[in-house]
Amino acid sequence: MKLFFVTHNKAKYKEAKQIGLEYNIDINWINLEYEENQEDEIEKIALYSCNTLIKENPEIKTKNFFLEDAGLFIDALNGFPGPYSSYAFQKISNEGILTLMKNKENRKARFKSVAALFYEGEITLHYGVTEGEIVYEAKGEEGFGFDPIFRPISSDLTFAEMSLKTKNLYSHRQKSLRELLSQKLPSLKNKHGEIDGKDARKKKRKS
Ligand code: ITT
Repeated sequence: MKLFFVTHNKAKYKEAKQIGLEYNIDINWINLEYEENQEDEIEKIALYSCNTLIKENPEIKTKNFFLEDAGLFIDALNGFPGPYSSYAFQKISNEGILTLMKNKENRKARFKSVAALFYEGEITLHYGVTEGEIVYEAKGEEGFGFDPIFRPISSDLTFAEMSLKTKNLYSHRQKSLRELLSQKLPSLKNKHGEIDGKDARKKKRKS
């Protein structure tokens, strides 16, 4: 079956595509920049964005789709940039965050991801969090955004030093998407008769 990911960020789409393949779900890209309300929680941003997207593009309701909102939350900066991650990245980038973190001993930070799935007229939210720390200097060329300055716990590498496959073992996004796919997979597949649909037809013929 086809599942669509609405995002203007190709790197995010590529991560999701690979996770989908593991679940035999073909994730397709809708390259669209949608309006993000500036809320204090990424959960609210994801829900608002999903509702606005549907309102402004009613034809999208014929598709199964999701969007995903993520943010980097740094303890020593009281959770900044958090829901302001997009804006902060555009304005001060990784160098700016490292400057803010210059004399901070507490390097603890986490990436949070909320995926909002629209399926059968209903929106469900799926969550992923990855704990880690802000390194002292940017490292690595892979990925995007804050990847060069975030190192997840239990790895010696920043996200930007990892291949896409390895980032998909650690990231906040793979967690929210795996939750989405594993929770919704049976119903997503049933609808299109790809798993139980076949079984159901066989059973019918037998009786
Ligand atoms: P869409 O909203 O179109 O999906 P975006 O790039 O704006 O794409 P988000 O709103 O989810 O994505 O993320 C806000 C910012 O947080 C993003 O611009 C990045 O700078 C940063 N970010 C999110 N996920 C990240 C990740 O996996 N690695 C590094 N930075 C990330």
